[in-house]
Amino acid sequence: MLRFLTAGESHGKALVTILEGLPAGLAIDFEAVTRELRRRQGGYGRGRRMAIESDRAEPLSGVRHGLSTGAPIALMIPNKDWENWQRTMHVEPEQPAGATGPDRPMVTRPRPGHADLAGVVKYGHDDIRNVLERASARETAARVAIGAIARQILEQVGTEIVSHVTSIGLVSLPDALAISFEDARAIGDDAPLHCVDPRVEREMIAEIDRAREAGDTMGGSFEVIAHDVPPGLGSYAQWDRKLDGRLAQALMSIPAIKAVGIGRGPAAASLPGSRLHDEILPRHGLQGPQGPQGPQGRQPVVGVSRPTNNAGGLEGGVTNGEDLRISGYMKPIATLMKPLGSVDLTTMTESPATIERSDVCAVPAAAVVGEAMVALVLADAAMEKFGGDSVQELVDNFRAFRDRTAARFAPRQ
Ligand code: EPS
Repeated sequence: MLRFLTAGESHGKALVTILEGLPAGLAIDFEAVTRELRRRQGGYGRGRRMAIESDRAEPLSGVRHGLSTGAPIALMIPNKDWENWQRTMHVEPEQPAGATGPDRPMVTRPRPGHADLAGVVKYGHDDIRNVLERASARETAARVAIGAIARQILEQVGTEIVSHVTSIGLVSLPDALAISFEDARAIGDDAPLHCVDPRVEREMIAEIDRAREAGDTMGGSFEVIAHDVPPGLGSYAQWDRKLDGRLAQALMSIPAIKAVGIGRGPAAASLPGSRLHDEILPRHGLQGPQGPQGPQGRQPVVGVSRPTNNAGGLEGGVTNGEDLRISGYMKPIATLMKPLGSVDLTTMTESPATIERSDVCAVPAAAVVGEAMVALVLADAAMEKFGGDSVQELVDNFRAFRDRTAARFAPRQ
């Protein structure tokens, strides 16, 4: 079982994460981890915090001479902004001598839509800062760092994960499912919103600009696409083994995600079965996984053809060998520069909500976090199916399954 925990406050010293269950012998590429962290920091609509940070994960354990040992991997991502917050966020009972940054007053006016009010009620705090520091989406940097390691496990079974932004506010791509894995993979890292269509992207930017000028914020949606996913991950046999349920929980756990769609998503409810379900046709003239495209599982393992993929690669909670497609729908960020009405909890009188530094739109960042969460769930499901305490064992088991399956379901000429 691959599992992880994170710790750390937005303006504390650092974020920390532990990834447990990683097989031994994985040559971990930490530059790839840094690249993913950089992707998360980008995107049009981000605020000033991202100009301060240049996130890097420092490995503390579980890796020796570049290879995973099978022991838990601990990573630390220092917060550069800590320099400006030591007097506000110190751990010690008294402010330590030499602590830097201003002394900030208590936060007492909860922001509608943030964890502020529910958090102080639940934990009995007076200062909302005790809530918002941990509820902040800053925590997702830790998920992206370990997600980058999960991706490296998935590479061993040939799986790649990409994402693209499908809507901002009311501006959306006409049909996200029409975008192929290759189209989404080809989006340049410099694309401001990571949308496949530059014309739609310009309209999305205008939507964000309008929100910024009005002191408002903007949500949107993104789709994660995983390609060459081994068939047979997850199970229909028990509710908590269904991979669609596991993926939905993983995506819903990203701050501000309010809905998740798999394949055609909620639109599936309004189509007749004859137009929704993806027909199964014989595949002709293709060779098995050992064919011309090499031994990396690049050829379909199951020798059938699916002309459509409304199911998003999952049937019965099990991967079917098609691209896995899952969308996340993000509400607008709760911190508004023109704040909504609230109550000051010290006096219980009407007062506008607190203004904290924030982003106008973080949908592109949420898409990168979505990729990381999908990677973590798929890597866990792959470990569950193929097992192994070393990467070699995992790959051997995967190849045996793939080759046996490809032979059983080979197209008949
Ligand atoms: C974020 C860091 C935060 C916010 C944002 C996401 O930094 P700061 O609070 O210092 O500006 O930019 O978090 C929120 C909008 C939120 O409501 O939590 C990050 O690293 O992604």
